[in-house]
Amino acid sequence: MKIALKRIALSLAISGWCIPAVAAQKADSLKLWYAQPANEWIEALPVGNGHIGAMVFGGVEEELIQLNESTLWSGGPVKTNVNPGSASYLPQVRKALLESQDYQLANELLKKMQGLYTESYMPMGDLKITHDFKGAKPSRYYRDLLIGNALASTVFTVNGVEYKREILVSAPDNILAIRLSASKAGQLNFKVSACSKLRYQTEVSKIKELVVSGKAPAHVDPNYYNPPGRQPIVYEDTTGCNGMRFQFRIKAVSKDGEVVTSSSGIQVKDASEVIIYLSAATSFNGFDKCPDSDGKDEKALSAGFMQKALPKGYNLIKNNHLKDFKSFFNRVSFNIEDTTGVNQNTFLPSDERLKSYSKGAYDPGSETLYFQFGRYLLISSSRPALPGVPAGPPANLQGIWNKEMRPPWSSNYTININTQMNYWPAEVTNLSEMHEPLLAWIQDLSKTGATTAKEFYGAKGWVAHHNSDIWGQSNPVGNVGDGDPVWANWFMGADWLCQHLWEHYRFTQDKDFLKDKAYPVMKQAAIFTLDWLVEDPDGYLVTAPATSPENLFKDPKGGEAAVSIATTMDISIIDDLFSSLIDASQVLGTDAEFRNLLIAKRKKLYPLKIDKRGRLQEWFKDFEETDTLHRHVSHLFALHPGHRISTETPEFFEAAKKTLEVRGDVGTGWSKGWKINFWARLLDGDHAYKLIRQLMQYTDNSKGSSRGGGTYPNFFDAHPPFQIDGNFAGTAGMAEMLVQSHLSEVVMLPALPAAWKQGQVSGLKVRSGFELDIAWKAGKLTEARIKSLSGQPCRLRTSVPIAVSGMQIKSTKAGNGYVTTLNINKGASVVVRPQ
Ligand code: FUC
Repeated sequence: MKIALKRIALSLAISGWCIPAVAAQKADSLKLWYAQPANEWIEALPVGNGHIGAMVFGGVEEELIQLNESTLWSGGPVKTNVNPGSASYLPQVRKALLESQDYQLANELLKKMQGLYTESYMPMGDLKITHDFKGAKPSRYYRDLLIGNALASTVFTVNGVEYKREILVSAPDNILAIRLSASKAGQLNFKVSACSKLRYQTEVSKIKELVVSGKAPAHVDPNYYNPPGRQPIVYEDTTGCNGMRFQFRIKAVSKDGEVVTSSSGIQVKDASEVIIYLSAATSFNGFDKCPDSDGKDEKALSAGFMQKALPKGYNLIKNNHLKDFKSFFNRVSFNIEDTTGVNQNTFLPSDERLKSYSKGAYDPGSETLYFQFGRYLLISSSRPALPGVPAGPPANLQGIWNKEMRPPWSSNYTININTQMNYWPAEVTNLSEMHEPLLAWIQDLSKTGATTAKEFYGAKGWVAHHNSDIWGQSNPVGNVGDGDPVWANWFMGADWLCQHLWEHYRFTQDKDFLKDKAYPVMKQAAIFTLDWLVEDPDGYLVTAPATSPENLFKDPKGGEAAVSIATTMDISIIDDLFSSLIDASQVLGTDAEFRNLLIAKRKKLYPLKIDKRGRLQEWFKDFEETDTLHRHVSHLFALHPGHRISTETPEFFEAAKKTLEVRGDVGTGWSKGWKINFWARLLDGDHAYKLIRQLMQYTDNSKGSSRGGGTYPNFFDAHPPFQIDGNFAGTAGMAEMLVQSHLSEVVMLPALPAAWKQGQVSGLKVRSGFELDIAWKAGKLTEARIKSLSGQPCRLRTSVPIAVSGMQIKSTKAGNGYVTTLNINKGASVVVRPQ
């Protein structure tokens, strides 16, 4: 470790960067550790490689490792033509809204325009390692997760023998490996067994693997959908495609012990060291192929991964894993100096540390740990392709970690906020590659979305609603009439996702990606939207029907209503898509006619409004909301992740602030996470920090709540229940406090809270292709290094004029700060200091 730190210090010195070596985050600070095994799932430690996911409990007598494979979902390709009458209701809905303001009628009619629910993300199985210590209690116990190495370990002493288990999930080898050892020769005696909640069987292969083969259901209903008499889990689909097959293989290898494998498990006797390997695969063959009749050969795949890994052995697999993982993780370090002296909290086990933090302890190290844990989770749950290993799907509501047959909200892709939120940290925290699974999946979704646009609305282009899955479900869910339009009938999923395509370009400046992948899909989303917009009596372009996820307003005619016209979120998302496309077509020098059309249409969009209480108006009229503290703050899309509301639009900026003040800080984990980002964009670091504190509030409550939030003992975000989006939004929010570039200017430390007096962050990325290292003291920038990755000019906004090493530059007064344009050659770095 010392060597690694030295190396980082050396490279900083070479680049002329003089932040002390302490800038490099100490690996020791990057760990979760506990003094006892996990009793509950939310205490277990997650490891994964974007394919295989595992939750490690660290039990003494019995180790439980709960397993997932990221492509293992119920169901098959999206069924088409499920509601042929849908489009015929659209004119009636529009008439009810635009002519008679009958929001209740519109609501009822929309139920007739629903399709099927999404499928569910499945658990794969459990791996158990059972010792027979005859009830002897350990004299010492310790378990941890090194998030900078992606290694989970358990160490304990029983009857004078120290037992160690180290577990990793390698991406390059697509294999899970566990190294078990005992301090005294021949003391390892245990049984390995495996099971699954899905239909499965076990057998022994020729090379003595324990092989678990099974099948996912053809359909699983969401956990909240339970109509009487309906079977929620269905294995046989007589009308279409049967479910996905899966297989995992376990092989134990020991130099000195005896290993006997049968179909009921693997018995290990008198060993000093044992390596357990686990490979896994499914028959998933893409979103549009039946995973049963047209599936991949999961047997050959899981056998292949195992056969490639075995001859390498544990040490080589571990070295390759460390090299691969660190190549992503080490790109960013983040350190907040503890200005109060030695912080005792750093010596506490992570659960105790979180409890102490929740009571108000000053412990900036736990905040930087939370930040890095989000990056750890993204690298572990969302992976691009590697040689011989295909890309995984995007991280779902629970990343890749789920133990339930009917997980909360199907553990699906909820695209009215949650899936997008998962990827907010991707670009800025230097993990562009981890964004790729989402960007690829959007391509799939655009295909099913084109069918949905045609079938459900008779429209061109593509559309997606609030829920999706690995199959790219894009219809409004609800089992043809049972969904509530307040969530089911929301039409902006495609347009919002397109923001990710454009942002990937803005950060990476990858024009080929923009031209070949992003632009065509964005354009088709806009083509749907142009079809979808209608003119209101005042000549504005509006969406009708429209909802503001998932909030209700008081209907002036009585009761509560969800459906109306031109909600602020709809218009803000459309504005964002149109403006991105206008910019994209300019960058590509293409499509002038379409660009001009979008420019003209954009001008006619229903305007943003400020309500009578001074807030940004959520609906097209100043309706009163039924829940003032509602967790969704959809109408602030233009503040974040959009950028139309900023200091450049002072009235809306103030209205956005007022909106958040009234909405308050209560909410679910993800809601608090979003609010961190909002307050960062409002340049109020202290309020953002207040929400970090709330997001990191210790909780062990797994029961669902819409006013909860918090962090579980294993640092997973609590909606509650567990939802990974809050983790990602927390990481993204902290990054947003440290650097912003959404207005095409780089602003360093835009929302630094008083609690982060002194610190350093390195490796953050900003739009137009720059990488930044920033250091500050007493809450003020002291020095920054800007590395150009694309050779674009860098427009830097600072509060004081700056000096740049080796460059004659001039900072010009602009607004309440200074703007300096730096021309840095591609690949070169400059050091910036306040004058
Ligand atoms: C939306 C949110 C819920 C939850 C679910 C997965 O419906 O309103 O709070 O996060 O998605």
